[in-house]
Amino acid sequence: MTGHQTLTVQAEPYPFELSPGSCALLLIDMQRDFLEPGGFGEMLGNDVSQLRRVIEPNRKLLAGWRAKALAVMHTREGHRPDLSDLPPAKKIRGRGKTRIGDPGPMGRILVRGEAGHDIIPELYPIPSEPVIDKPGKGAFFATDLHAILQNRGIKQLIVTGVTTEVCVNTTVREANDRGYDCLVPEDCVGSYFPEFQTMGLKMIKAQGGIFGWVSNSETILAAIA
Ligand code: C5J
Repeated sequence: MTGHQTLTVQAEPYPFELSPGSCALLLIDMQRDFLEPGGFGEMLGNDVSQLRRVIEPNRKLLAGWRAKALAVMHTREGHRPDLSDLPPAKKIRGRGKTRIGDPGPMGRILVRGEAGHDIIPELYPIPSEPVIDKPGKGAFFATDLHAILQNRGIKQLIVTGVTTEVCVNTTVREANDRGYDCLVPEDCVGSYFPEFQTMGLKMIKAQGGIFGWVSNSETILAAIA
């Protein structure tokens, strides 16, 4: 495989024409507080096993992508320690007792630099992989992701991570509006809620791929092998 080849990846609603040299693997919010037992996600009553099942497929896809020296980027949802980039509406949403910035099981919740905010060790970025710190759900809002992608000539994204219906869906929609083609491997995205997993993927591929394509990691790995 060379960087200039176009490879056909079986996907829904129809095959995805993958150009590996201009495609980045974008891992969304694979953070300890969302995925690890004892983290903030579990503290809220969520079943983290629903998210942890995506770690191994992501690990394999990341290894395959890195082995071909293709572009990889990671995101983390979180805020400045002084919370100056936290909209008051986001802080009070949910009326929960524990809020963003409060002490949590792995440091201050969703605050940059805290242990729970960091990426899980299984998928830890290597120095050549940009990490995008985002204050919102979408990876393009208030970040330099679009500039980094443009500077690297990226036109397609393989979007993985958590959660399917929130940060993955929002990012795919934002990317689609900016002209990127997005492919989502269904085994590499996860939701705490099985019904949202199903519908989150359906929303992407419905109406002729209104926001993008859906495939799986084995099919993508076979295509780039
Ligand atoms: C993400 C969230 N990463 N569910 N955040 O989806 O609040």
